[in-house]
Amino acid sequence: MTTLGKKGAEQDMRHTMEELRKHHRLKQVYGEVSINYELPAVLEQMPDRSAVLFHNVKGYDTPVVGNLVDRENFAISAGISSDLSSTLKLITQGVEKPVRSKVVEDAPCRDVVKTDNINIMNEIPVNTFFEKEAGPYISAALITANDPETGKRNVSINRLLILKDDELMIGMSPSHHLYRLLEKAKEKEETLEVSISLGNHPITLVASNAYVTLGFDEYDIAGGMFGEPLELSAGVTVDVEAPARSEMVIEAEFIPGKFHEEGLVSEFHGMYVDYGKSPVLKVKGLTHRKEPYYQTIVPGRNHEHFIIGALAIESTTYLHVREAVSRVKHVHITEGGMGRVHCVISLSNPKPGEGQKAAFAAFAHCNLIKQVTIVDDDIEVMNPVDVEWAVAARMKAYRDVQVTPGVRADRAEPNEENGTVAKVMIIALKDGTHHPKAEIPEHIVHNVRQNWSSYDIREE
Ligand SMILES: Cc1cc2nc3c(=O)[nH]c(=O)nc-3n(C[C@H](O)[C@H](O)[C@H](O)COP(=O)(O)O)c2cc1C
Ligand SMILES: [Mn+2]
Repeated sequence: MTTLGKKGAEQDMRHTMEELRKHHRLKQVYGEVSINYELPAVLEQMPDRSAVLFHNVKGYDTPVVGNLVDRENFAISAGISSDLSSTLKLITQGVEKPVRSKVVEDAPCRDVVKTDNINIMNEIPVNTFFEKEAGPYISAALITANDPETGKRNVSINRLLILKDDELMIGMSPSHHLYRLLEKAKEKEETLEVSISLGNHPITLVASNAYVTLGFDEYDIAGGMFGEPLELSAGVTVDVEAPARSEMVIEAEFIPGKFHEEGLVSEFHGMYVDYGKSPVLKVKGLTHRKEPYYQTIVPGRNHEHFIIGALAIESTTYLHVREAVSRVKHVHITEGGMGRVHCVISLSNPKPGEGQKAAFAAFAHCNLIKQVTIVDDDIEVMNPVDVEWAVAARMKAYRDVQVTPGVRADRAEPNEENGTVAKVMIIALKDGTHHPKAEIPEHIVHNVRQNWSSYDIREE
């Protein structure tokens, strides 16, 4: 064990909040709000995508942070510029050059430790979000568990429905690793312990959503992005670590054979779904920093839910597409496509058929992706108007739209039928038959950009 690193403080959510404040990207709400519907409604109505700090949460002393992650906020928190090249570079670096995390002593998340008579709703201002949902959900939790066979760590974000003082239902897709770990534990007739970490740096949140193979420790991806090991703390009542600088950690274990019928829950697509029964966790411990913040994410059709997934998925998709087509420039998972299902890929001087190959690679990598649009590298993939221009200018529909029905789908896919969905690729590439693009000479445009202030531009 080592002691806390100096630079480690940069792994704090608090550090990000301070950075955002300096960049005028943190709104502070001093009026009273209720945890039930009202706080989420304020977050949803916030006119820009600043992070929001609620100081006055009815019935609680703990301040609540929301809207922490969007593309701009992520870039500020990571100290990079917010263009797609920079975020792709940072996140792919995390996946390609992971850095092993380290367990430290004196972890701030263990400043206060409780192991008896824990009542989650008394301690934490957990929000109730949507009209038809069953109750309050913890929505920004990093769930850490160790593989009962290999001992390797796994991290994901999962929703937690508060059932009783110390019982939580956990929602998890059967295709995700955590579900597989639970199955393995069942086979060995063991229970599975978890740490539930609340209040994390955007880098750690995004790393947890990377599409990597079972056994790839997502905290090492965070380390690769931080450029230093993510600091972890040992558990108090469970043998599972949690980020040392989280604001709070709930320690829990699965209750063998216990399931709860969830009812309706809002998925990332913004519609209610009924996934039936899900496993139940028993809380064993609760630890937190001194004067902790609670982090919430409005789940469902909300930019923060979209973007945490989209940043992670577009980066691993980029790596996979690059294996198939080296001329890939950018991969973007769009917000209109729920931050999950629509993908735009730009290629530099592709050879015939490389557009299709890139689309197949994206479909193969991530089940969620069902529409891929392929454009040339003169198109800004993050600009929906530019992408639509490419489709309007360069796509010949009889030739360039290919539909493949009956492909295995993610269970959250809104048009899923029998576990399958149709995938569509739209090839919007130049083919030599198009009219040449009309452009102002490049060096002039460059000079104009450089000398912008010299034009003495005024409002009147
Ligand atoms: C805000 C947010 C909430 C999420 N909630 C859930 C959830 O309730 N259940 C689930 O299976 N995945 C959920 N996810 C997606 C997983 O965290 C993600 O797919 C992760 O990469 C799965 O990792 P794993 O395969 O290592 O378990 C959520 C993602 C975000 C960003
Ligand atoms: Mn995993």
